[in-house]
Amino acid sequence: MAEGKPVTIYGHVATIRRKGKIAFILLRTFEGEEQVTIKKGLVPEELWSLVEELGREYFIKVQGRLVESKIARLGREIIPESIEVVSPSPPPPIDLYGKVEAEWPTRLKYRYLDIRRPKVKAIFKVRSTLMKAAREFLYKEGFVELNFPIIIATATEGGAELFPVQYFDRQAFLAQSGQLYKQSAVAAFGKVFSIAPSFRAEKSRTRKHLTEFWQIDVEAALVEPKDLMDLQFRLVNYIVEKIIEENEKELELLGVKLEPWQSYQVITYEEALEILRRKGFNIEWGEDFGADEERALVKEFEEPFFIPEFPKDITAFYYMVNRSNPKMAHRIDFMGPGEYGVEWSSGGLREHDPERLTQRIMEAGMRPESFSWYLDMFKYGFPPHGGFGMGVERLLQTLLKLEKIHEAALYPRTPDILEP
Ligand code: AMO
Repeated sequence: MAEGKPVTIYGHVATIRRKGKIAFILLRTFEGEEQVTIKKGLVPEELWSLVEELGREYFIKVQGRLVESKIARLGREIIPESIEVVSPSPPPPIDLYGKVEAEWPTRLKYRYLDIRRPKVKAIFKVRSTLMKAAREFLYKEGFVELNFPIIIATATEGGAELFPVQYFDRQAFLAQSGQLYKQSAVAAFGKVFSIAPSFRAEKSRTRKHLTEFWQIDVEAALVEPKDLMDLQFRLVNYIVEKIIEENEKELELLGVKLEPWQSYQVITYEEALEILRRKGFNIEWGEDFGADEERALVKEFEEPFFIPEFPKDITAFYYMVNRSNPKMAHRIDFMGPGEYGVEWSSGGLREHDPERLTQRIMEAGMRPESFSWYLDMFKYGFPPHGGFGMGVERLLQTLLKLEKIHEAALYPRTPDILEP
């Protein structure tokens, strides 16, 4: 048996099929799959009897020859010369290769096995490309990557949603975003970003909420709303192009066809209200969109779209109020379109006048003293600036058409899920 390329391959036994004197092992390697074909009589007797002992999820080492095959599904097969059990496995509690997928709670319970499934692996390979592409794009655009604290002293995105942490004899919190810190850094670096986890103690049990998620947090000096919209649109399209380039196999496995978008749309808050009212929602001027409203709205669009201003009272304190229309603030939401669309990011222009900021903090029912360093920094020649925070899992959810955001997190955290 001199034919074929000699190979040594490690992998998990995905499936074993035996047909009389021939056995096929589908081996799941770290990179993909290989078929091992064993013919009784053509391999040493002890190898044939070892095959009888193997079970699913055994981690094995196969040495043999890789030969091309017209009949094998993969177009090639491995004819083994030896097989070694590196690490055995009891029968796995979920069928990783079954035609019918296990229910989500069972998948979650055994998530460490679930993530071995090729379809689940595909999601995270795409996520890996997304992260790499986001970084690559922002570096190319001249942004400096920084890391902001995760243990913080004050709320940035609303007081009720903080996870408290015992910090020696003080109370601290897990960061809801890098908001205050990225703003501080913009005065030094001009263009900054951070990709970091964010924590929200929201009891939201929806298809788009996690209590721990990742944000691509971006901030730049001297930007106009149009710059922020263009930048985000190009960022998303860059990510899409990279995924198409690097994840052809994964997209095929997931049954997803991706294409960069030709353009984006911009609709006013009022136009969004009109669309919703036409669809039967009873929503007043001044209200924010809830999960149902958002879902109905994004379904109306085939291209990503921005809503570039919101009523001041539904924006966080750091958004700049529109000087010529003070009922509105420069909060810019970026919405992913279609059936799997969600809000991808929030951002906008920031208030850098310390007095106006103090006023906004008080209006939000918070104490300016809690923000003293933040308020002080704006006294020292602070450049006008703006930015956005884009949710990694949300973007992935739309791109990969995931029913719920939980599937975009390796180990999702929700009010009900803390383990594994
Ligand atoms: P915001 O709170 O809108 O804004 O968050 C920014 C983006 O993060 C994602 N996101 C979430 N993803 C999953 N689960 C959640 N619970 C969740 N909450 C938010 C969304 C959202 O658009 N500091 C501002 C950003 C800025 O102005 O720069 C902020 O955090 O994709």
